[in-house]
Amino acid sequence: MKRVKRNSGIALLVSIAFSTTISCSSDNTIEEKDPKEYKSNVTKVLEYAPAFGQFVNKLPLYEEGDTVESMRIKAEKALQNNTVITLGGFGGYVVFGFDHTIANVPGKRDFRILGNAFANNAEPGVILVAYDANKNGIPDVDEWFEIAGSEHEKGRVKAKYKIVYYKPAKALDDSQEEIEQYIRWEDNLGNNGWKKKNKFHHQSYYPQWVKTEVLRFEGTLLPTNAINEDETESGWQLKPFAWGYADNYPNRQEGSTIDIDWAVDQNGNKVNLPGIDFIKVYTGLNQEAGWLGETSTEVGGAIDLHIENKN
Ligand SMILES: [Ca+2]
Ligand SMILES: [Ca+2]
Ligand SMILES: [Ca+2]
Repeated sequence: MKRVKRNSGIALLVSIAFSTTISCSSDNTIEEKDPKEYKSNVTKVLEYAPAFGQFVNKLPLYEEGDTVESMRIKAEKALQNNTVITLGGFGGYVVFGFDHTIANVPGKRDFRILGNAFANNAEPGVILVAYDANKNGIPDVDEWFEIAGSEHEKGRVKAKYKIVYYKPAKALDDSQEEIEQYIRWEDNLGNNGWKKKNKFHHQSYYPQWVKTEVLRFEGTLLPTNAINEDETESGWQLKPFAWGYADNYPNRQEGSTIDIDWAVDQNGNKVNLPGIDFIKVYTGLNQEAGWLGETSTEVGGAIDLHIENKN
C-alpha cells in the first residue's frame, strides 16, 4: 500500500511539472524561439480580393459554392506552396502575414515578393507593409505604409486613383467567344471603356464568389509599361520598372527584393519601421497590351531574406 502511494505521488509531481512546462511555453510568445524555427515564407492570407482578369476564377480555381472565405483559404494554401495567384486588373489585392516579424535590417533589403515575371513580362504591383505596432495581431488602417519604388521617386505615379468595374451579363460570362465589350469600367479621372474577353480564356473574368454588381478599388496608379516595338502581335513587351514593385523581376533576381526603409507615409515622408508583420500587394496598372490582355500582378509568396540567409 505504501509503495503504491509513493508511486502515485511521483506520478502527480511529474504531471504537475509537465503541465507547468506546457503552460510556460504557451504563455511565452514566439520571441523566444530560435529564428531558424520560423518560416521564411508566408504563413497566412488575411484577404484575397482580385479585380476582373483572364486568370481570375482559375488562379486559384473557383468551384461552385466557393465563398470569400473558401477562396481566401485557397489563396493561403497557394502562397504557402509558392503557387501563383492572380490579382486581376488595377486594384485587385491580397493581404498576407508571417509567423514572425520580418526585421528591417539597416542598409539591407529585407524580403522578396515572388511572382511570375520574366524578361520583358513585368506586371508591377504596388506593395504596402504594416508593422503590428499595437500587437493586436491584425494590420490596423493606420499601420499601413506604401513602398515608394522607382516610379514613385520619379513622380510618375497617381495617388488616390479609383476605378470601378461592372459585372457582365451572364450570357457574356458563359460565352466561349472573344468579346470586345465585356466588362465596363470607369475611373475618377474621367476615363472609361470596356475590358475584353480574349480567345485564350473562356471562363468568367469577374470573381464568381463576389455577390456585388460592381467592384471598386483605390490606390496608387503606376505608369503604363507596355510597348509594341515592331507593331506586330509578337512585339508586345512589358518593361520592368527599376525597383520597388512586385511581379516586376524574376524571383531570383535582386529586382524582386524590397528594403523596408523604402516605406513612406501618405505625405511621401520616410517612416522608420523596426520590421513588418503584414504585406499587401495590389495590381498597379490599368493597362491592356494587345493579345497579352490586361496587365495583372501575380503573387506566389514572399520570403524573409534574413531567415532565408540563416538557413
Ligand atoms: Ca532594410
Ligand atoms: Ca495592429
Ligand atoms: Ca505576372
